[in-house]
Amino acid sequence: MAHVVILMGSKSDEEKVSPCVDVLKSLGIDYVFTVSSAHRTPERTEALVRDEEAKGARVFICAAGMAAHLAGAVAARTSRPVIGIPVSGGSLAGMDALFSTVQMPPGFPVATVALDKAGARNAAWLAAQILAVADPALHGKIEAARAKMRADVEKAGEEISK
Ligand code: RP5
Repeated sequence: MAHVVILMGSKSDEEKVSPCVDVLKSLGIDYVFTVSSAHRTPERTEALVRDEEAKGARVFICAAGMAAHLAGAVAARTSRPVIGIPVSGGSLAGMDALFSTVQMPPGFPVATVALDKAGARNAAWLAAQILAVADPALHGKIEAARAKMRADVEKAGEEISK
């Protein structure tokens, strides 16, 4: 069973989405990472959501560019939390994907993170925080990771002020 399902609209999104996988791996979170398009493969998307939810998926992360309807299409089919990563690349430089992902009708939220790699990382952190509500060990890993980030910033600050 994978706790997190990551879908991206195209193989061409992979470079921008893969940091999400790196964060999940660093926290020891099980995941499925695959391609499915809201427009090109709507039946595959629907089947993936249905099957992975039946197997126990807790959080869905969806990344897409241009008219980025993937996260919304997934949110229409599950009441598990859905996190959306807008991907740049269209002629509107990602604003198209950002607005398509974030502007959901009431009752069907998509927790939209930043564009591209920064958003991909935070999608994983947010998924981890959602899972950690019911997982004290994972909560401890997140706290430890934050302590390391704090220490790294403090060390950098000390080195610069020398
Ligand atoms: C979206 O269209 C994908 O998520 C991708 O960001 C964009 C372009 O897809 P390709 O034409 O590169 O497959 O659905």
